[in-house]
Amino acid sequence: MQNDLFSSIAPEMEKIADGVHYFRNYVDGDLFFEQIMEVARIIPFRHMVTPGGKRINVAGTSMGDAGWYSDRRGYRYEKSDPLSGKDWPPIPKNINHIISEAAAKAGYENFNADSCFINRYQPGVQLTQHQDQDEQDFSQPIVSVSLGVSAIFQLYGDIRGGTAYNIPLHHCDLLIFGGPARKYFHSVKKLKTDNHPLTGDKRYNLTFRKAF
Ligand code: MD3
Ligand code: FE
Repeated sequence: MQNDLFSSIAPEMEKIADGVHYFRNYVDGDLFFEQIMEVARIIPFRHMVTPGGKRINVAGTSMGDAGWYSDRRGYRYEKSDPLSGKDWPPIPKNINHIISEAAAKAGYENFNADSCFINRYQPGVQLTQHQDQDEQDFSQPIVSVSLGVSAIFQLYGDIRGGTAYNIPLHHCDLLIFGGPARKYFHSVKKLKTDNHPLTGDKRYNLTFRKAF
């Protein structure tokens, strides 16, 4: 049996709401950051635009069989990068295994991500309140991994606005959103100017998804 005292002080996984599972300091930051750098070498981070023509301040790129994409034509998943014509780099098997294993611990037995959207936040950048609804099967969760500078993630409910539940996200934290939380509104507060030894003044977030 595991050390009971320690596991009650620092549980591996914490259920913070229906459908929300939090794993503090769970992933190997070097492994995930190396992979981000490799993806960005092939398909650099860029600022996409919304269908309404607004610049998205969070820079993005993707790996997997599908990448989240936005331009004047709308929000969607693309099987290759519309700008360069290149395929998104594959999600390494060892990384997808770590993600599937965490999802299984949260009760999602057969989660296998086909898409990973990678966000990059610079100081002062925020992500405004939104829902994720461009995926085909909402019974599949989304698994999020945070790297570098910490940020405050804000979770609302089924309707826009109201009072947020604030979750500070630090380097190597993993969060799973499924069930009723899968369609909750959420946002990320403006990134503070800070320094992290691995990522400098930036924060990265990877969201592993089943797009198709
Ligand atoms: C809750 N990313 O890429 S991750 C996004 O930190 C996005 O970059 C944020 O929101 C970030 O769409 C938040 C946590 C997260 C991701 C997806 C969710 C929370 C979610 C989908 C439904 C509910
Ligand atoms: Fe989102």
